[in-house]
Formats: sequence, structure tokens, C-alpha cells
Amino acid sequence: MDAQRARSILDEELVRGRDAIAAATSFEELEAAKSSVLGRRSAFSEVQRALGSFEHEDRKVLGAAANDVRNALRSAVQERASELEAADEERLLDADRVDMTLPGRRPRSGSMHPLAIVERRIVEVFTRMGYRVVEGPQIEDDWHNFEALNIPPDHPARTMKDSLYVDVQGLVLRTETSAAQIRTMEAQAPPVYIVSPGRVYRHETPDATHLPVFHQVECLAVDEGITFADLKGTLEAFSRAMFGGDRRVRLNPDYFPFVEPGAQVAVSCFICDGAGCRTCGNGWIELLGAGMVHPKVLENCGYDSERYTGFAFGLGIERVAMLQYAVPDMRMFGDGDVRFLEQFEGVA
Ligand code: FA5
Repeated sequence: MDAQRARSILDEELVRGRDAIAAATSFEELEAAKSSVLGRRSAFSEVQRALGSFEHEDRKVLGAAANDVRNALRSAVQERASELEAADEERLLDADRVDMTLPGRRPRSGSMHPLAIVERRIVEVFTRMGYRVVEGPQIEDDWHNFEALNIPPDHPARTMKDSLYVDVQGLVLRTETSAAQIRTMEAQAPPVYIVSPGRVYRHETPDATHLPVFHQVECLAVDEGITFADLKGTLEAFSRAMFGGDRRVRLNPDYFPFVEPGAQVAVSCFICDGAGCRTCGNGWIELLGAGMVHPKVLENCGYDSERYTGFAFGLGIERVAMLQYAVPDMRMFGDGDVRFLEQFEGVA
């Protein structure tokens, strides 16, 4: 390479380098442009390496020219880097910009489950009448779930068909909230006025009006001089508070080992108003079992059955909720379908 050639390379590389640096649109491209004009394998470096072979005068002039070219290109790189940095920052700011005129994003909030709403309402009707709320365990022992409730070992309610046993000797998923009656009476002296809501379990095939896991509210009143009239009056007060005046209530004699006499209480169907339809069958929806507490149950809990009498009933929360919200199939409560559940938003 002669001095003249070196000169023209320096001139060309200055122009080419400036163009390449200006054309870089990212830091990667800028780095590539820089190494192509100033890197070890660039034409510029070749000129530098050739300097040593030139005459003294040429070396001086070309050395100075090479320095100028390198300085010019380096400052071009720096300038372009600051431009790219500024552009980057601008982009970030743009992306982060908050449009104050946009409407806010409302966070999705859940709502009370219809069964929770109904349970709360039922319990409220009773607490307003002076009842206390108690809760019992869902896993019960034989005594509280059966024996103390006057359900002897050979009673059909004990067979594997109806009950779900826990794999521990003598323990069962409670089949009714009535077990809470026993726990309450064992723990306190009369008078007793309690409601006890909760989940119960039975070996049952689900259909429109039955579930294997459902909810009940137990009601128990034990005091001196309580009669069947008190039970009927309480049931009527409850039905009026829950369903209004236009639903009819029916009491039929029924058998439960822990009451005497016992009754099955039904409310006229909300769909057919008592005529009979697919949901109710015969026009009535059975809501609860009720009766006068069996003297043996009182004695089992250490109460004097000569002095004290009482009534009890246990009602199904799902059945009440069906009546209240005209739900045709009980299984809908457990499906977890948001389209169903969100209809209850704002109800409670
Ligand atoms: C009982 O469970 C008694 N412990 C009620 C009772 C309490 C009687 C106190 C006397 C004194 P029964 O099995 O009928 O009774 O159930 C009571 C209510 O629970 C029924 O009327 C119904 O509303 C509801 N129920 C019963 N089985 C189911 C089921 N499989 N799915 C949904 N609800 C049910």
C-alpha cells in the first residue's frame, strides 16, 4: 500500500463509517458499524498497520489524518449512541404513559353464594326471636349422631346405605344437624333456644331435589311448658318471614326416633303452586322434619323430662333456597357455574 492509496482509504472510510454509524437503528447495529470501520480487520486498521512502512513525512501526515478519522468516527458513534438512548427512553415513556381519560378498570369481585345468603337469612329470623347460634363438628361420633338421638344400632338410618363412615372406628360424617342438639344440651342446663346451621352428608344419589352433601339448620327449644302449639307457631312465624303470606305450610305426621310426636313440614311448590310438577312431584316441597323432643333424648343429656319439654326441627337450606329463588334443580348450587352464581350479586 502506498501513501496515496492510504490517504484515499482514510477518506473513503470516514465517509462510509459516518454513513454506517448514522444508519444504525439499535445498539447492536451501532456496535457492528463501529467494528466494521474501526475494528482490527477494518481497512482503517490496515492503513494504521501500514504507517510504519511509509517515509517519515508521509507517516507524520497520514498518522495525523488517521487520528482525525478515528476521532471523528468515535465521536460519531458516541453521538449516535446518545440518540439511540434518547429514542429508547422515549419509547419506554410512551409505553408507560397513563391515559388519565380512560375509565378505571373495575376489579372483579365475588359475591355471596345463594346458600350462604339463605343460611344467613334463616339464622337471622331465629336470632331475632332470641335464639343463639351454635355450630357442631361435621365428623361425629356414634353417640352424638345416633345413640343419644335414640337411634339404636339396628335402626335403618345406620346402615351403610344412608351414612358415610370415616375410616376410623365409630366416626361418621354427620347425617343431620340434630347432633348439635345433643352437644348443646350436654353443655348447658335448660332453657335452651338454639339454631345450628351446617353441612351434612348422606349416601344418596343426586337428583333435582336431593344431594349427598347438603345443608341444614337445626332448631331446638327446651324449656318448661313448651307444647306442640309453640312448635307450630314458630314454624308459621318462620315461614311467613321467609316466604311471605302466599305460600301454604303443611304438617304431616312423620317418624323420627328423636321426637314424639314427629311431623314432616312442606311448603306449597313455587312452580305449580301445589298442583304437582316435575320439581315437586305432588305439589309440596318437603322443607323440614320437626317434632317434640323425645323424653329419652332429654334424659340422655341429663335433663329432667318430667319438668322440661321441647321442640326441634331440621330444615334443608337447599330446599329453602330453591323456593326462594325459583331454582328448578338443586344440583345447580354445587355446579360452580359463574353464570348462575353471578345472578345473586348484590342480593345479600
Ligand atoms: C332430618 O334430617 C331430621 N334431623 C330433621 C328433624 C330435626 C326432625 C329435628 C325432627 C326434629 P330429614 O331427613 O327429613 O330429617 O331432613 C330434613 C330436611 O333436610 C328435609 O326436609 C329436606 O329439606 C332436607 N334434605 C333431606 N335430605 C336431603 C337431600 N338428600 N338433599 C337435600 N336436602 C335434603
